[in-house]
Amino acid sequence: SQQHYLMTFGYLPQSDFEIGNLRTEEELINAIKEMQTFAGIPATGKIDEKTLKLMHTPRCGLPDVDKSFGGDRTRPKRYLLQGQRWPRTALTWTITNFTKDLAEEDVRNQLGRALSIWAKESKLTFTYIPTYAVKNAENEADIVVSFHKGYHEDGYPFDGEGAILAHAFFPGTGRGGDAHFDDEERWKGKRIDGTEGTMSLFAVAAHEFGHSLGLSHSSVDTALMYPWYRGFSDNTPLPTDDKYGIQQLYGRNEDSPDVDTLPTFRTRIPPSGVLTTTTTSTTAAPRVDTNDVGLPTLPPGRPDLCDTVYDAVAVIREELYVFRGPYFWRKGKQGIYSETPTEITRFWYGLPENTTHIDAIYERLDQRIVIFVGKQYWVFKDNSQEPGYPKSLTALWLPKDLERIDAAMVWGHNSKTYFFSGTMYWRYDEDAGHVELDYPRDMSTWQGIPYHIDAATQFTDGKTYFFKDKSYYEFDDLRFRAKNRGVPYLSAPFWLGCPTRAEMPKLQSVPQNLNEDDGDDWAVDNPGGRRYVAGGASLPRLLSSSWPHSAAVVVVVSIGLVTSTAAGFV
Ligand SMILES: [Ca+2]
Ligand SMILES: [Ca+2]
Ligand SMILES: [Zn+2]
Ligand SMILES: [Zn+2]
Repeated sequence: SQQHYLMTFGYLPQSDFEIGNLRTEEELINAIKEMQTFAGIPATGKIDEKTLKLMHTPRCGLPDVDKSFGGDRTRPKRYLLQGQRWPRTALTWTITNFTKDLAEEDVRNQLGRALSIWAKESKLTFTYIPTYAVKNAENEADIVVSFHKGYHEDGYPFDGEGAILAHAFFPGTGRGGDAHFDDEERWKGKRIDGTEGTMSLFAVAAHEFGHSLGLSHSSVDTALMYPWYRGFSDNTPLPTDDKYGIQQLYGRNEDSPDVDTLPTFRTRIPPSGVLTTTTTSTTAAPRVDTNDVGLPTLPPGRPDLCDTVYDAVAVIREELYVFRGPYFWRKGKQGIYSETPTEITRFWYGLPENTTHIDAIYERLDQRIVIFVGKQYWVFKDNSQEPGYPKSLTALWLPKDLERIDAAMVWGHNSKTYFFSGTMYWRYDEDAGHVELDYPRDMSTWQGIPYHIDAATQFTDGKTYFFKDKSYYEFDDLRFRAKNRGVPYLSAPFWLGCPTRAEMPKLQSVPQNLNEDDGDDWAVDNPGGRRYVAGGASLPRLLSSSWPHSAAVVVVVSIGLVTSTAAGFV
């Protein structure tokens, strides 16, 4: 059924089904919209023709999003380190169970070529261990390939010809890294029955091995890690999105040219449905050390995650982006991607190389991303600049003498775009392409929000936030004034998972030489119920953040709200 499909691929939570909850119409519509957005087809919220066609396209069995993530304390506490990547680059693989439909040497050959497209662009190497030499495959090879029909003892049954083609497990011991193929597909190649076959084993394997190496599904429809099958031929170079993904994890092959764009609108941390499986079947997780694969380190002088002013803040594809100087941090549903910030110009290709900072950024309702620097602005589709930019602020009908804007956001309360600068703000008409005529107005209209703000955004919790210095204000959209009587909160603990001042003494009492491979002894719960890890000399890190797991739904709902007295007034 449609609900089953949405659940299988992570768009509806499994738990509701298990405890027999009825789904609301709204929940279903939002799940459909989320899938349509991921697939890059119009987000109508209805099972229309395009959606039906998509749902009938054969695909990978792994979920696209992870709805089960949240405050679940029964989950192993190690998931942030577990399964992201192998702790080494020289990997081994073997095949334990061939399909009867293809010649064995053809299977080996197709799979070998699928691995080599990843090896070509990264530091990874793959050594084949012949099947006859393997006594206990799980202990002797990192990636174990096998063909199965229907149920095959891993909780992810296959389904006959078509629909689900294959699945793979993220890096780890035991089943980690293994790839399973549906033996009821008619795989192409040297078929014993002499027919053509319908599915490319090479193409599907290339995708599955992406999971074996630690990559999740990508919503970039040209990517190999896009979940729906579209074929992929040998002589096509690895798409940029996948190339960046693999190089982020393992560093690039010295022989391969540098990636020019860094388009990762993907969830980098694997869906936990499969991760949990590898976790429970193993006791010792691989120790992930950021230096063992020679990843580049950034020059000194980069901002301190827990002690900085923000230049701009935005929610893009439901993930949080925080900008400071030439860098930004990114936080997804499972937490912050890396405490080391990324260079802006290596992510949004087309900004001048010498960009020292940005002033403001927001995601338009059509998902284009708009970036402001000084008197100019750029528009991006994903990571690539749209032609015709930069343009001058005057193209938006902003005044000629305006030096910069402080912040930009789409206000969820009325889905209108707002620009803030100094003591003034404008409402922008996206359809007309200019600011509305009776603006600017005085910032004091936004009661309790100071002049000269640094940033503003509507977060995935549906609430509006303003930033100034190292603090933030939460805005009450209905009463139209700042909460907490206009007293700001410290930004770093709430937004980037840093400890609060009150929490620091407790964390400092944690022994410094904790053994991270020793179990849970390094997790610390503070009285506020938030959980930190502290290991060795690293910064204490928030594990279970305040990021709401149902956030995606909130955004869609609140954008739908158009009428209210406050909204009419601003
Ligand atoms: Ca199938
Ligand atoms: Ca700013
Ligand atoms: Zn997949
Ligand atoms: Zn399986």
